[in-house]
Amino acid sequence: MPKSSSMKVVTDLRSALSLSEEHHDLIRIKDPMDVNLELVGEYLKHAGGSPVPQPTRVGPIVLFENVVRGGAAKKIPYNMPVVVGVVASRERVARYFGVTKEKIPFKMLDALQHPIAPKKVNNGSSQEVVVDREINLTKQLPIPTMSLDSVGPSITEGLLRGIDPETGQGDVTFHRIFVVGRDRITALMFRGRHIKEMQRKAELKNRSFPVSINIGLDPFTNISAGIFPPTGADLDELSVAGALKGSPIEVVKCRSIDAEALANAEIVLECEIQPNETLSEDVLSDKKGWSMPEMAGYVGVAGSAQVLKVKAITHRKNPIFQTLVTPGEEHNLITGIPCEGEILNAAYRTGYKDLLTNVYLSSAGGGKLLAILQIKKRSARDDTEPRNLALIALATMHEMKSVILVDDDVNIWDPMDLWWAFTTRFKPTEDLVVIDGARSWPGLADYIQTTKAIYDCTVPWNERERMRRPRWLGYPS
Ligand SMILES: [Mn+2]
Repeated sequence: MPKSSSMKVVTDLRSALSLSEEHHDLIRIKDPMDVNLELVGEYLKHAGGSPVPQPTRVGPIVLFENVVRGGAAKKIPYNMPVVVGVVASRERVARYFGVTKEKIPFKMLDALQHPIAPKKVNNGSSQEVVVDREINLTKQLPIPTMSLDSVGPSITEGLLRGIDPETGQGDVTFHRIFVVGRDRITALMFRGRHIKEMQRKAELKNRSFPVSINIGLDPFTNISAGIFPPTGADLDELSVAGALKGSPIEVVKCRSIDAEALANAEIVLECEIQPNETLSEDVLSDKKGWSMPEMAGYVGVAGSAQVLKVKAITHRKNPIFQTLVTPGEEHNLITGIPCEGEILNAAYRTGYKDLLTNVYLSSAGGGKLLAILQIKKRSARDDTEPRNLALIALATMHEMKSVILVDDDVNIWDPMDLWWAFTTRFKPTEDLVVIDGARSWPGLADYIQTTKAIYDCTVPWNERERMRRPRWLGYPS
């Protein structure tokens, strides 16, 4: 008989949590934890991962069952648990996807190639309870202040759902959100991001733009939402999520605004993005100029953010508040896994299906800035092809800075194996390709390299016999 867990279908956050708990990949913290700083500090003792400095590591999901506010003297309970790290390890994502972790990029590729459109339904569990008066966000929801370098309480895993007013195209995107009032939040929305471009169309007519912010996501929607421009202007990420899930993601009409919400979310904020109204993210803080720790491992600078008015909150009965800690493995994977699928897709379209055997968007680059491409050369003619592949990867993710090329005898997920290839197979005078003056990640433009580079650590075809790895009796090779 198969174990019952192997029969379990993941359809929403709750089923993802119970599958993870069955696999001893979830821990519960029963001690009271204050949403202000204490909860995230505790999380990082159990899980989190690079680029947060050690002793954090990639670890289990952490479910905080007793979340409070008001400091040690008050400890006012929320009656709502907070879960962190639902998609914060590759092993966990592989379990949700039903594949080995080496196959994750190929599962993503398959979903990109065979999307399943979202389905409109009349009722969603995300609307079991509706709160449309006396909204007071930080009292009603356990919204954490993440770090000593954060300017306030932030929603880091709130997924915006918008519909283009002209084309009807749907989109989901994560944006950095801070609470700035009882029913007011800010969202940092750069030009080029899809919902920002939709909102601009309304803004040019001086109209507000309705969006839902969905909290408590199924892992397929959570990962697919990491699809990043330039890919996907005409792609509803929910259709990729549907393909990963194997059935359509369901959406439901919002109660107070003309927008859609995810039917399976735990909590939905129904919001209107105000036209031509922005606030600096540090508006309420004395940490002027800063916002919060960001994906590359540094403290982000305060941006000029859109102002949103929250018209209603809907939620399930006994909702679970989900959050993500930045930087860390969860952010790395949400950004990196879609990009791995995109790079495979681009490589296959350009004739490199046999040459590229796997791809990893390294956690060292926040799942965005550093790609490792694994290559299988077939002849001496393939000695120069890998660098073309690297250029394709750099063009697929505009913000990418570095590509490392290795042969297929290198474990691309093992940093020490990568260092070994770099040390023994990389000759800087011949194997370094520098691309200057190309767009990279603007957030670090002033103080970290903006030049892109390809590090070709593959062995020349004619050297492959001399550079082969040794073999041992009874040892896998
Ligand atoms: Mn999009």
